[in-house]
Amino acid sequence: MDLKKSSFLALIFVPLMGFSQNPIVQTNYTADPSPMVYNGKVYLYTTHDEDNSTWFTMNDWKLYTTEDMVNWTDHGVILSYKNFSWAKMNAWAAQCIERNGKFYMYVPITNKEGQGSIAVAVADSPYGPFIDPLGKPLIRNSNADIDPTVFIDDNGQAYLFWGNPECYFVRLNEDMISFDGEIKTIPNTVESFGKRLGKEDPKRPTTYEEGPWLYKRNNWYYLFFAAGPIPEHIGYSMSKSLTGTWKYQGIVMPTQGTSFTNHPGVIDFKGKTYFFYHNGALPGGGGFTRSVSVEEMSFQQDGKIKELNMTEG
Ligand code: FUB
Repeated sequence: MDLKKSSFLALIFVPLMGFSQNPIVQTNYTADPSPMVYNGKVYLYTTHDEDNSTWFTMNDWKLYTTEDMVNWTDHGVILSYKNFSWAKMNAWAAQCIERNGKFYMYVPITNKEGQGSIAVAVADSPYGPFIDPLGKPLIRNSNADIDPTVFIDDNGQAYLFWGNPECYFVRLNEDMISFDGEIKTIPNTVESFGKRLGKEDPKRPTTYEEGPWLYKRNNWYYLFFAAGPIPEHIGYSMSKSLTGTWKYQGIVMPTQGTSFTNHPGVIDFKGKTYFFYHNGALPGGGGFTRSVSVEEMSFQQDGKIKELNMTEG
């Protein structure tokens, strides 16, 4: 397909519904949406599947912005694994957050020894340039260390959650480039994450798979996550405290489309809540050539979420 031509159309196309055309990005294959609201704008950081990939061939992170959820601007690549001197490959699912005028991008990357790890890069602007302040990973060196999500609570305490096949978390210090105390694990129980259906796997007793995302609304914390068995769906748990106890609530988006992974990103923007995800909806799309899309999310009175389906166009 002529991706360039079709993306040009997407970037100038204003749908009658007053809402983004899905997939949002039609110029590249993008995945693992990580939206950030800052100064009246949505900054959508994504990963980037290389064309014709037959595995997760991902070298850099991209940025798209909008002020109206309709018209998007492509800012291109804003960070690559090559910006980390110790990294070998795998620019996987990331998240950016602002604190005191600085922007912190948490990224999983594989180091030169072939081990997974989580790094942080810092910038003075949401567009970068992002610099590696540590010269080494922030978190461990293990292949379980992927998919970081960061959250600053109302009292200023920041947390990093991440992991596959379990969900780990740690308190970040105010400098956002170091952490405080021990890395903990959310109990991988049916109460926290729901019972996994399908073939039994002692390593994966619950639906939790990867891709956590934190969100707060009406004094409830929400933990969205990519859920198994594969092909993934999106599930969620709720808690009155970020450190738990988390209680599984059900499915946000059932398995759909041609990507065997999915990945949540949720924000409030101009009075609405938006749920970002990925699928294989572009021509040539699939599990390693994915596309970021968005749906409006709504809540019941008790805070539970109305199930969402993928849309196109
Ligand atoms: O994009 C690479 C990996 O696939 C991510 O880290 C997972 O969340 C899944 O989307």
